[in-house]
Amino acid sequence: MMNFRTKLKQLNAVHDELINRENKKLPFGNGIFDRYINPIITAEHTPLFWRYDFNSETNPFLMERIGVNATFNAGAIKWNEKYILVVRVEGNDRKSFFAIAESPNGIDNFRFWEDPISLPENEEPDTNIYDMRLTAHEDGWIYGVFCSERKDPNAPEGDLSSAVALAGIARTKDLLTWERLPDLKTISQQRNVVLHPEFIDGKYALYTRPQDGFIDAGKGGGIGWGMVDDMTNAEVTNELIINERYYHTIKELKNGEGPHPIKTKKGWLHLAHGVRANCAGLRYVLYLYLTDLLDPAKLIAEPAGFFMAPQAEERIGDVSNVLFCNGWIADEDGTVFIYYASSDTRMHVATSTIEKMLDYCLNTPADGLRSVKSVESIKELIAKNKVFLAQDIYSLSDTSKITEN
Ligand code: M1P
Repeated sequence: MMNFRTKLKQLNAVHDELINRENKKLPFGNGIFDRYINPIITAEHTPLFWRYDFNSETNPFLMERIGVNATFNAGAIKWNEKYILVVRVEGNDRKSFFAIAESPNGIDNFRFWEDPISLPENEEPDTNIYDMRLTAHEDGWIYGVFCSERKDPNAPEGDLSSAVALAGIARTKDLLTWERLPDLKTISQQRNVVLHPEFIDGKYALYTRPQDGFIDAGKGGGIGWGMVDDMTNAEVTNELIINERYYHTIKELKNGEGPHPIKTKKGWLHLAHGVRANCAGLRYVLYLYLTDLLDPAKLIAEPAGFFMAPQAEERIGDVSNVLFCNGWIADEDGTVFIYYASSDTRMHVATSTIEKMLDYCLNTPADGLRSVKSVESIKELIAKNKVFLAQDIYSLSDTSKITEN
């Protein structure tokens, strides 16, 4: 029988190989963004010393003592030239917590820091915490806004599932020590709350997602926008819906802001998720929209439909048919690293550029909300292409003449 030492060495070798695995772009993207071959962080990426007791006397069978079920929905920030993800790590016990993984290049070699984050609780302890959005605010703090979930105190006897979702708030200056602030006060439950990075008229601004219940957005009309005087006692009394839900769209059932928007010359670039129901369950996809530079609450452009939807193995996981994103990083050269999770199970990266994403937002037809309008959009494109093709620069039957430009 293989001895303890040999088994441990093998475990380490397999783990090292996984962490050091090079990632490459998948060929044949759609021109808007590129996907990559490998997921960037999976449960297997978590350190072995979080999961195994390495002492042969107390763990003679070299058993995994604490299991990690999934690593997903990570917040992101560039910090000391490193690509940092605050990952939602979910144990086999179904509790989520936050842990930092960093990469030198943003696409592979993601390695967890030694310890998971010890996030302080406030007076009423959270049962579960997840989906942190990071904002380096112009006030000098890095804020982490996340979902804090607790059992519904008003649930009928025997109902052990009903819960209450609120926006928890913490802040840090070094990503190591976190100060917990009181949860956001609003009239409804909240998830997907995100802090805007700049002051607006001297106030903090939050993207919210009012919801009637723990799961259902209900009368909550979409992504909201509310002002806060003081983040150490944050309260939103008035939520303006800035990105609405519509019948028969990708966000018919609910939507939610992703990471905080990126400031560009043409406006604030937003990434959000939209949810619709079907016979097999819910389908979560990602979409983009653009708002005014001076008034981030004013919609300028929103392409029809999804920007990214689950494909291939992304479709399968603990909660299948889900793409979710709460972290992206824009580099100085305009490259954007989109950190998305698939099916509540694993993390991936896609890359694009600010220029491409703006082009996509400004030149993709908006949703006409009726089939006839979709056909009109396609026919407009066909007509435009006919004029172009008539000039005989390209030929439909001879695509080899098409050159890159
Ligand atoms: O399971 C899919 C997602 O469901 C929730 O998102 P939302 O509040 O928009 O429905 C969250 O629990 C999220 O973590 C999860 O990925």
